[in-house]
Amino acid sequence: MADRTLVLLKPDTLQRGLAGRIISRLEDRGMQIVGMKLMQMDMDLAKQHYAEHVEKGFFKGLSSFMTSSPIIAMAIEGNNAAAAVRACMGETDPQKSLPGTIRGDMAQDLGRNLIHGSDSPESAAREIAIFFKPEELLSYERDTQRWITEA
Ligand code: IDP
Ligand code: MG
Repeated sequence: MADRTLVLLKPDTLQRGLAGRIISRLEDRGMQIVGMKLMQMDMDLAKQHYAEHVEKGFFKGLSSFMTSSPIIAMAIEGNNAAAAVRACMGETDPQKSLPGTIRGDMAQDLGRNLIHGSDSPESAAREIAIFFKPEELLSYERDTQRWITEA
């Protein structure tokens, strides 16, 4: 069933100029972008988004990194979107990620793993609501024939 998940292209993705290639991988899988914005996280947003990690030792480094430079937030629609995006991403630690995954092909470091994807449909609903207003999410059909100019 088609549903939605939140993807964040983290600051390292934009710093390294990998946004297009990472978005392409999600599009190649058949995922559809239904919301997208370039933005810079602030500390309040980092605490809200990473609420489950706020008390952890790595939160200081994680939050300072996530607020250090712009990110791209995307709402992505697809079949079991959260699980499908996570499969494309690989493991949290790029060192444990298989080649063929985004982190396994393009990252080396746990703290610089390029992409966030919601870990469940419930997390996806919570996280999408943090980053997008309802009117910023657009449903549309993809029909290549529509773009052919009629004579
Ligand atoms: P996820 O991004 O694969 O869902 P989470 O466990 O939710 O992984 O952790 C959020 C982010 O925090 C990770 O993507 C990673 O960048 C960072 N992180 C997680 N665990 C550690 C750690 O033990 N040390 C440093 N950074 C960590
Ligand atoms: Mg997570």
